[in-house]
Amino acid sequence: MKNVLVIGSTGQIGSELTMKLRSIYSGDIVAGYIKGAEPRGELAESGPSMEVDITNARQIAEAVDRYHVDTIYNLAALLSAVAENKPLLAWHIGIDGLLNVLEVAREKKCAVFTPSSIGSFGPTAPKDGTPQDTIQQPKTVYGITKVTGELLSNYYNLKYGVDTRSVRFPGLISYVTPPGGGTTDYAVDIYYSAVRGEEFVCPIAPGTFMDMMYMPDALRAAIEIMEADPSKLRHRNSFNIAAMSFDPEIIASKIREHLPEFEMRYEVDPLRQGIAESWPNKLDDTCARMEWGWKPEYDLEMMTIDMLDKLSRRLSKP
Ligand code: AKB
Repeated sequence: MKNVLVIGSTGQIGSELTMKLRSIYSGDIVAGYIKGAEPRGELAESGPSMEVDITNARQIAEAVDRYHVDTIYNLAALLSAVAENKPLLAWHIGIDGLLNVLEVAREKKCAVFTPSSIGSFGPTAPKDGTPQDTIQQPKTVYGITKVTGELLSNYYNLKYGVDTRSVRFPGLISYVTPPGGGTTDYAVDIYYSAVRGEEFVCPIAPGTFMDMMYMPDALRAAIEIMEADPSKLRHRNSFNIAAMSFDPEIIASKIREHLPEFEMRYEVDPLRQGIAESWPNKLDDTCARMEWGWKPEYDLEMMTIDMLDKLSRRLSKP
């Protein structure tokens, strides 16, 4: 049995992870939400939910006490492009919020998962086969919060024994809840345009490669790292994980194999393009594979078939 608090349960990852955790564990999986982003439908009906704003330590502690929480999934964050326009808020949520979570976890003995990102690397890291342990000098405030979060999480583990663990997520692609304000969002939006029969206007230039992953693999990674045998973990915060790497031309041609009429043109967004160019092309995830058996299931072909199928059904519903 596990009692879990998911902070940010109505976001892109949280909405699916909360449901997945409820399908696996017999305890209470609490959907933590902020005002204005309350859970709806299945998410609201299938388990407990509670207002838990990550910037409010008291709310986190109350949820942990009320539901005897042993594990916190901390998914609150502003994504990279939005964070560049709201750097102070990005820091407040990403770092002040993380410290609230870590302090509650220290006092109440909870394990903590906090995602990091490919955005924790900057232009000085090797671009191809970016190693697990290498220089991390991000140029974005998002990346700065991710590196700081990795270091703080390791600090709480070493100093206080808090069971902190993390993975560096690539761009995540899903047909359920759209992302908001990321640099990799185009790889989700492109499927919506394709299924709607619309031309896609791509904000990222051809030749710009980034790591991407289908949501079922990302959910599995978040659960498997928390289930991993701690004696096997040489790293904790955070593991490189990878599944596929492509540029806009490659994903567009893959979609055209299934929808030959699909059209795309470019209107490059300088903010997102600048961020994308500062990120790696492809991470090396050998350590995650060796230390806890990480292995992705979906490649671009499998993901495209599933996305087109699931999205067509979703979008055809009245
Ligand atoms: C973003 O684009 O900001 C995120 C990420 C890769 O961390 N999807």
